[in-house]
Amino acid sequence: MWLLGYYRVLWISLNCKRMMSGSRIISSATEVASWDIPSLPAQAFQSLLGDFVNPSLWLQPLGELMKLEAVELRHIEMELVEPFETSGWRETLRPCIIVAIRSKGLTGYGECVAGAGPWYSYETIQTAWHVLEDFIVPEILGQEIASTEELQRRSGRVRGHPMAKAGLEAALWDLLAQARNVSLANLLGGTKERIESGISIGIQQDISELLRVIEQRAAQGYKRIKLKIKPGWDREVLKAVRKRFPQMQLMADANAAYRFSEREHLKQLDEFGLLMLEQPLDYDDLIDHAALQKELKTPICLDESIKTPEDARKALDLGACKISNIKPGQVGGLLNAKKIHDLCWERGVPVWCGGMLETGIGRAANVALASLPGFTLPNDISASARYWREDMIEPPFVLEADATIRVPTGPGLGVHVVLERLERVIQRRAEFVS
Ligand code: OSB
Ligand code: MG
Repeated sequence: MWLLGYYRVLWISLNCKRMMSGSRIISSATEVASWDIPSLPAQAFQSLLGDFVNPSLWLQPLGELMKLEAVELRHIEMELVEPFETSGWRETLRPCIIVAIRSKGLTGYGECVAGAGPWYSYETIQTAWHVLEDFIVPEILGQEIASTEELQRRSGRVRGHPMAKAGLEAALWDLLAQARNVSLANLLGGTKERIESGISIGIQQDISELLRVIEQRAAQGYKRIKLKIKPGWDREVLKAVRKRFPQMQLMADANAAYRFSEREHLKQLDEFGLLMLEQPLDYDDLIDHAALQKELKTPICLDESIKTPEDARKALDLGACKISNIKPGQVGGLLNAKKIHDLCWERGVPVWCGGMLETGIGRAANVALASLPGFTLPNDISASARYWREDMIEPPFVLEADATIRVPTGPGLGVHVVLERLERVIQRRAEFVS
């Protein structure tokens, strides 16, 4: 114990020195997770102090090796409370893979957000299952792992497949946080007690139906509304919505539905005072987005185009966006999500956490991520009831009166995973034991 206390004092003084030498700071948790002193960037004074006064961190055996004794995959399928339609696909049943990792009597849970088809990204439930089962799980099963950095290195030989990697990594984050008896938000370096909640509204049958849906969501307390748009469901729709809700924080997400040649049309959307326009152009494009941003008043936010921290850097270098949507699944996990957050923070670029219609398991991880200080815009993290009749977790996430969601404070995800509910919707299962 004393030794641990000494170790922590050493760590803190090292960081203070770095802070004084003028390095950039944000938060501490990733580094605490890895216990990799020489590579530590300097830490935010606030979060340093946060660690310092947090007795649970003092008492934890830091950097303890966790033997990954077993990994369980469950492909589940949940029915959305209402269908969700974008420019490219429509979902009524939402599949996902729930990953469970066991070590030392603890179980960590993560959600892999690959979809039924390769519409949002090339990954699907089947490709993610294949990559996890045949490549990533064999690489780590039975191994002693101390950090998510180490998991990232070990799965790094697999190119791409960020959603498969992120599902497993999320389970390890939960496990590590539980082992240290801290919340995932705390381990990540989160500083907020509540995160701002927004809602994403799919394409509807007609404008009057859309207005009705928005009315209903606004009455529930949502203050930031994201509308899905596509050619033929954009200008008239936004005009009608703006007329009815002149003060509403509104944004639009095209899910890559437009070509650069349609930029004159996109420029007409400037008149609606949108908070941002999300991913107007191709899913893998940065160049045309940079050119479009020069002509648009509305800030562009990239979603599909950013799959790695390097993509984020290139996007910012090129001026391809002024805002970033960060989805842990899309960028290969919470560690990369945090790296993108840190980069954007350094460059003064606001970020928010996107969603993939997660169950409560993935949502809990997103809520923890969104508690980092740079998440200054409302997130696509809505209450459980917006997605599911019955969520997989207890307690479900609820919208507070100020349009926020509370960040759980219990160990790990800080919510209870209700296994019976998982079992009711299970499609396929595999367990790998070392
Ligand atoms: O583009 O942000 C997107 C859902 C699935 C796939 C892609 C997207 C979305 C959403 C919903 O917009 C966000 C949510 O989970 O509430
Ligand atoms: Mg999007």
